[in-house]
Amino acid sequence: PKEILLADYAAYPFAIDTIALTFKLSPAETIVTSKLSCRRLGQASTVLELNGGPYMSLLSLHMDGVLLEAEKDYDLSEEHLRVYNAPKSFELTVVTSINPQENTRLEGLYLSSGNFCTQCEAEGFRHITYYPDRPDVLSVFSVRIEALMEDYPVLLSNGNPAGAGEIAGGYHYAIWNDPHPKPAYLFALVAGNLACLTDKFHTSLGRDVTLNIYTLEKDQAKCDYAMGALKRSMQWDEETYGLAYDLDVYNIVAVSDFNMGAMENKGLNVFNTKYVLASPDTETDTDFAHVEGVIGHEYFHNWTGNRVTCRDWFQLSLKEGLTVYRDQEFSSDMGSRVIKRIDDVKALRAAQFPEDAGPFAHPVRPEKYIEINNFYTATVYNKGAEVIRMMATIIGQAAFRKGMDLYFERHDGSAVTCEDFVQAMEDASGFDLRQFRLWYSQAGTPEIKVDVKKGQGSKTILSVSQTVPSTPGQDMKKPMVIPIVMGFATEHGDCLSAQGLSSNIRPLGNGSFLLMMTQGADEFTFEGVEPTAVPSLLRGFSAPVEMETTLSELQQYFILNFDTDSFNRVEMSDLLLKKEVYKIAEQIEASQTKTVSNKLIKSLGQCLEAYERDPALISSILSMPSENDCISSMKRLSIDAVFEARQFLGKKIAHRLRKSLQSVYLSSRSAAKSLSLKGDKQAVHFRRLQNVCLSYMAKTGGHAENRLIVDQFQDSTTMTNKLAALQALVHSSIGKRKQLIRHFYKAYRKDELVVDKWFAAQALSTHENVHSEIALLQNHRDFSYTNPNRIRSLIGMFTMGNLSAFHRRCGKGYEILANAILKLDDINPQVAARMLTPLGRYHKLDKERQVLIGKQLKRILAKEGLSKPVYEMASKAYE
Ligand code: BAL
Ligand code: ZN
Repeated sequence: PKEILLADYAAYPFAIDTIALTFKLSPAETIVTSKLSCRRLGQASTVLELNGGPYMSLLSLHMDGVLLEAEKDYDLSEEHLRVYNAPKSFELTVVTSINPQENTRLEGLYLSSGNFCTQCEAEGFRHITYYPDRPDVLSVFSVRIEALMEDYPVLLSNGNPAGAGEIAGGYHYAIWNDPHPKPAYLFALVAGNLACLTDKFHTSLGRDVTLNIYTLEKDQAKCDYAMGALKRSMQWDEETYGLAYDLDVYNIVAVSDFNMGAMENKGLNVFNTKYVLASPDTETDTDFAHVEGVIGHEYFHNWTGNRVTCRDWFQLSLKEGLTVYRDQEFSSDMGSRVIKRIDDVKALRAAQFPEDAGPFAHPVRPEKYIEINNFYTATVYNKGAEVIRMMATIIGQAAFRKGMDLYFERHDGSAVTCEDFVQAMEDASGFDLRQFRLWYSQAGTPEIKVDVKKGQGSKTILSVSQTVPSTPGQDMKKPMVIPIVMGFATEHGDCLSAQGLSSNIRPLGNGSFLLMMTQGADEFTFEGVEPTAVPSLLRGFSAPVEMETTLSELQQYFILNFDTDSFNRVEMSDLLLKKEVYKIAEQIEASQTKTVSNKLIKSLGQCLEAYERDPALISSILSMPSENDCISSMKRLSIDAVFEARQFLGKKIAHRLRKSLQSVYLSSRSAAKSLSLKGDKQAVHFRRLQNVCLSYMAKTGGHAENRLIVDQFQDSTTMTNKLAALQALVHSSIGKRKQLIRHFYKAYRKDELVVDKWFAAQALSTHENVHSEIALLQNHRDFSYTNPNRIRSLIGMFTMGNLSAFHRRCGKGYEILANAILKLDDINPQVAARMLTPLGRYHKLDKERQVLIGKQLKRILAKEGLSKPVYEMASKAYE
């Protein structure tokens, strides 16, 4: 397959001023008529090249009303339609036929629960009609939809409604006009039998907007939270960036079969039900947070993505990194900023750091791809958001807002590049961001080392060095700009006496400082810092780097206990827990007796005792680092020793803090209950702590603990508690375990999203026979290869969330994954390719496992007719 290169970008030689689409919908054969008004630009070629795909038939082609002849007037290949002798301006009418019912790839037009819907980003529109399917071709769309009235009473597309009526034979039609020129990837169409929740929003510019959330009738009762989140998003964007909505309606449709989380189509967002439906008895607190975040994300795209879009797909982070940053800030403003940051950084470490360290590593702005769908990655999204965050930190919030204003002033209505964004920030702030731009072009997670020394007199010197590891295709790296936010922690708060700062330090006015690292090695000097103060480094994770420091253990514990920066307290507990895991792993490798630090247990115990002031924070301090996190920062150890050590440490903490865990469990459980009755949002934080305690309690296997687990499982009225108990049950050896798991399924089997949780909980089983349990679940009547949520909940969860089971020496885990990928490749290549992610993370494994994985990759690569997306991922992983 051919590689597409950023360096080859060339503007499209034609303008498509308008496109008028007519859909005659029918599941097995939908006829699409597309009228394009085309204009040749400058002295461009007279060949009009349109993208197409293999799943579509061309029925006819007319230019200015004249029927064109194949070979003489045009050529048709599997991926292109080339029209010859294009005049200066002309109208082209393309009629195609497609089969939505057979479309299991879920891109283009397809059916979900019998309703029509579309997914066009990145390149789905080319499976609907022949068109310049690239983000820099913007056109004004008008759409007419015709369908059977009884089966498809709701007919939706982008923009504003512009007419509807009946046609003979039980059919009806609807017309939608979108006044905002847009690229084809933002086109959407929905037709079906859907119920609707309606509300209103009055914008700051005086527009009355109708808000609709469409779902299957059975799901209507679960849309209130999403509607609230939408209104909060609209309000937030007006208040924070002065950005108001620009159409008369905002439609959201939730569907069960969706490759992504949601899609920002202009005026008609299509969502995975997972990110719309929210009810406390079937969705967890985490689900609620995700719904709010994704509703916000898609809404914010209306400006960052839709009004200003990408010139080409290499610029994907222009809209995604920026929009993730915006949704993270929105959620921070709606809830707890520090908890949101803790969770976001955890997600970055879990998904992006390993990606950046393995064969799939690529810059935030990639330079080549075979299949663009493989680049909707944690690097483009989450690291991209960190890059935006660093710019905001460096230039300051006020200048960042000015930069955003300038960006919209310059580029509204056009398709631009990451460079245009940085330029706007540079021009608005007066900061020189030339070196900063390396964050867009250099892959790999920078590693910094911080050495803290006392200088002459009252001088404190921080020597910081950086290295950026080599990544595929990038051996030599230049030093990056790394903004390090830090302070000096003392027992009575931040030390405020620092002065005599070197010129590379900027005080931030809140007790913290911004150290601007720009070279391979930098020195930062302070005068007058209290001698006992401890540097609290990289506060709020001010840059996406791996950091090592020379802080003593005493100083590390000091940060854990006293830092004013709660984020860094959690970072420190995470670091201390990981250090302990590695120490135990070394003992295992040396066949020594395993020991656990009393100091660590005591500190965790003290944090736990003081839970009341900030239960969510304490829950994060107490949480064990994930298996993924433990192996991604380990050096030289075997994963077997690390997994065993992690389990050993978890159990030890559970036993040694047994009493406190039980008592905090009981008090946070009752606090959560009574707050929840009062409708107080703090209930979420107490539930979070309650369930972290429960997960430790489960590790004891004690009688009293097991009883509490079963009680929680049977009595809880919220899915947060029910699911936490189910997860504890799955790992346990409680006698009724199997029966209770079955009971959960029976109680919820009509609710797809809860059944996903049921699959996922079992995919995380630590039981010896987990591989056969997975095999049984793959044969379960509710398991399906055509539903991406189901695939992700079983296969994705097992391979990405249950590493010790996935990486068992027998190699069965790898075989399960490869079999699933081979099967999925024929059904949904995009999702199949995504499932390869864990196979790109095996550079840390021993030879034996690498050989086993290599064998499975070879099997995948040998498949006849292997899809392009899977080929790209498997061949990279195999290299
Ligand atoms: N644009 C694809 C889905 C999303 O990031 O919103
Ligand atoms: Zn997005």
